[in-house]
Amino acid sequence: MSPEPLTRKVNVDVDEFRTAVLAKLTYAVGKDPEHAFDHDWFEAIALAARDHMVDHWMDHTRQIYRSQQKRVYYLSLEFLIGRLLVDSLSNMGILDIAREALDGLGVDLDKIRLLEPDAALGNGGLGRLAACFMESMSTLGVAAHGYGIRYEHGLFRQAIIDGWQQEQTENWLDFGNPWEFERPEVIYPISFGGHVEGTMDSDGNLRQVWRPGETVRAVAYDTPVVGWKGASVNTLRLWRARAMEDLHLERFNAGDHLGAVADVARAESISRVLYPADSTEAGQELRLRQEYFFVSASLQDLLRRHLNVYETVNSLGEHAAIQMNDTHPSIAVAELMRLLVDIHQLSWDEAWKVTVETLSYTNHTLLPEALETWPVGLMERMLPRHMQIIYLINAQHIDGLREKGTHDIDLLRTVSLIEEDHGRRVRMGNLAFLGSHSINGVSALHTDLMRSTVFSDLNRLYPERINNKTNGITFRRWLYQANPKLTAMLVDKLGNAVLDDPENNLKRLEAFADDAAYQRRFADQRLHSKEALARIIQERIGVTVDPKALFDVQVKRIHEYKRQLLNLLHTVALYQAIRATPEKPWVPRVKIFAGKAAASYHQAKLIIKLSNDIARTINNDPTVRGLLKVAFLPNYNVSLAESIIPAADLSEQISTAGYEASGTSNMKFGLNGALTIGTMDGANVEMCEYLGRENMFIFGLSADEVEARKHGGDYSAHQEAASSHRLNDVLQAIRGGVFSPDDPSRYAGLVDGLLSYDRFLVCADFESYWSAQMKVEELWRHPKQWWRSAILNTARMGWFSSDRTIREYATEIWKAL
Ligand code: 26V
Repeated sequence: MSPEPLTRKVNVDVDEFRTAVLAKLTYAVGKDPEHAFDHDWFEAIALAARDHMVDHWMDHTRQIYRSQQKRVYYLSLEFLIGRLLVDSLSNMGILDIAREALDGLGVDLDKIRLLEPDAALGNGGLGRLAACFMESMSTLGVAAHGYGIRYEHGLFRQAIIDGWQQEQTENWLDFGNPWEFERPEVIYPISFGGHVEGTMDSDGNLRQVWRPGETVRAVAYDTPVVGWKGASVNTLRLWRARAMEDLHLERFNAGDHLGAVADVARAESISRVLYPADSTEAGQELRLRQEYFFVSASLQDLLRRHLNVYETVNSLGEHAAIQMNDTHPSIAVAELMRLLVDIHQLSWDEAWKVTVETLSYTNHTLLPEALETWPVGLMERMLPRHMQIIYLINAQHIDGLREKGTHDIDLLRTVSLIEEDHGRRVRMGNLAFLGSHSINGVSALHTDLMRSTVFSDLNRLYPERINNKTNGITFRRWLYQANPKLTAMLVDKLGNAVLDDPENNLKRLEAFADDAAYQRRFADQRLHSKEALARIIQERIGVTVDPKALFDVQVKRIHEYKRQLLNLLHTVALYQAIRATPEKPWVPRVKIFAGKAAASYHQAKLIIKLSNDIARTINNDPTVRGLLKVAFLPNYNVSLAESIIPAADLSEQISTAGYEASGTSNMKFGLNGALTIGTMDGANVEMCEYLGRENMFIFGLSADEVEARKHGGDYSAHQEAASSHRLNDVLQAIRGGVFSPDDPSRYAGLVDGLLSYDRFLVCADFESYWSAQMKVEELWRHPKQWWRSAILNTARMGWFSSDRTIREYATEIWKAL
């Protein structure tokens, strides 16, 4: 059944909202307006806003029950949400009302909103995608639940001390969380360990009974997620781990005060902290406990909801779709089988049919070191029944292939669920693949590479399963909220229709690309954002930058494949060129970097240090005369992204082709009218198609060429440096300690390593990158052409809305719209 039409107005006027805020301040926060701190006001405003969400939430929930709309469950270990106050007010259409109401109380909403801590329950693109998807599902009226973990501590705070990254604990819950509802009654037991017994049931069938060694409780916390214009309100349900008992009274009474709470500490550690490494390095027991914990709670919860309405679990796939965000929730394949067979008494074959019908899996990376595998021994110890089920799935899969005449031992080895080479390990990607009816990649190129590399054999066996769903972003956060000035300019020319349906209306902006007055306004709003960012740079790191200079920005996790190093090599090359020929008409430029490195990723941390060493040297060199400035902004997060992205002139998307699955910041920058300098990688390829290659600065080897170079056996970074003076000079300067006089050999290892094994072909792409950067300067000198391209970028980004992506998931994978 289709959802109700969009747009339900929130009915509240300025006086009512002001009264509501005052009531919350008094009765919920317990403060009188005279003595309230700014944070008290934040809480009162959030609670007043939340009341409006709740009304719609209840209506929507009731309506879904009535209409029996198909449900979608988005399982993700990460939701990188950011702040919610302006998002909620804006989506409910009461942002201006709230601002005016607070003005009357002498409270500045734009100051108060900064007090909300970011909900940073994710590492980067994968977690942010989940947050964009939640918002789009509410906007489109998909009846969705997000399921994840309510980490007590989100992604670490990054401090930069003497140029080095230092990780600090993040405490987003210190002042409470006004958006969530604790549901102490929604609780499920989650078990670990123990053993499995074969027993006869009353009908004489052999049944496997899991006798666990340990059980904890999962408690639900719900956050309403409101769509554009309050279209619908879905639920993000996050699980918190609690011990079965809060205190072991016997031990306590016996004087063992620490022992009495030991179980509590062990149980609660499951939801204590987000794993900061991107994916598998975190190959530890606690990570697997987290994965199983939230998967089991979520599956128990959704089966209960299903059985509230329908008689049998056999019909689950008809009424529910479960999307696994990467392999992190892939233990769901075995857990759903266990629940269906052991608890709900389905036959194995019936259960398998339901499982494959219901589950689907999104892959987000091809990097071999990032593909999850778990040691068989660990699985047997922690989840003995699941390990049995995995063996059974594998046997059924391999036997099936043999029956069909496949006896090729190499093929059977690669498609097996068990990897035998490096100690026996369970391949979670293969498990997710076999247990799903749909496996999708996140950009066209990435999906092609999935078919031809990691999943090539499975793809041959199940050719219809792999499909593409190119990522998208929610325009509500990344344009309307992050860049209200640009948004107003769009509405001015295109009307309110552009807000409700940017996918179809943004394009009409093309008509203004050559309009001189509009170009001027476009440049003015950019300058305004750049001035604001310049203030942030000044406040946070004490570097003065000229807002009129070209803002050249690379913000994302620090990874070798993303090649921040290539950008730094260009920075140094530019620096040397300015020093060598100061009389040339250099375009003033500010290189802006931000991003976190995984705590154990030494090379990435060294790259942060190098950025800061280069920044200090260049920023303090008087011969540069301010023509080049470098700023590394600490603690990149969603909120900082909202300040940086609208202020960018140039967006750096320069990964080694074939390595960035999609990228999503590329889309955020493009939507805000920054021009992209990038490789033909991830969704840059689709951007190129929609924006026109002439409106981007594309450079470097293609994915095919990268592979050919790597496997041709004749690629040598040494050779590249030998044939490029520019590259050689840059490497020698860094190697020789020009940027690290306090420790001249700091970067010798880095440079030597690069020259001996340049895994990500930094040197191979250097010259082509340099030329592309020269073209950037050339275009910047022709403002009419620059701003024409910028306007065309914004005008042509409509397809990259996550509403489009979600519509594709909903119609093609979930059958839920
Ligand atoms: C994980 C690891 C772990 C070990 C070291 C290297 C490494 C590199 C990358 C990853 C990524 C894990 C999954 C992930 O976050 N993928 C991102 O997903 C985004 C949303 O689909 C996509 O836009 C990014 O391109 C992709 O990197």
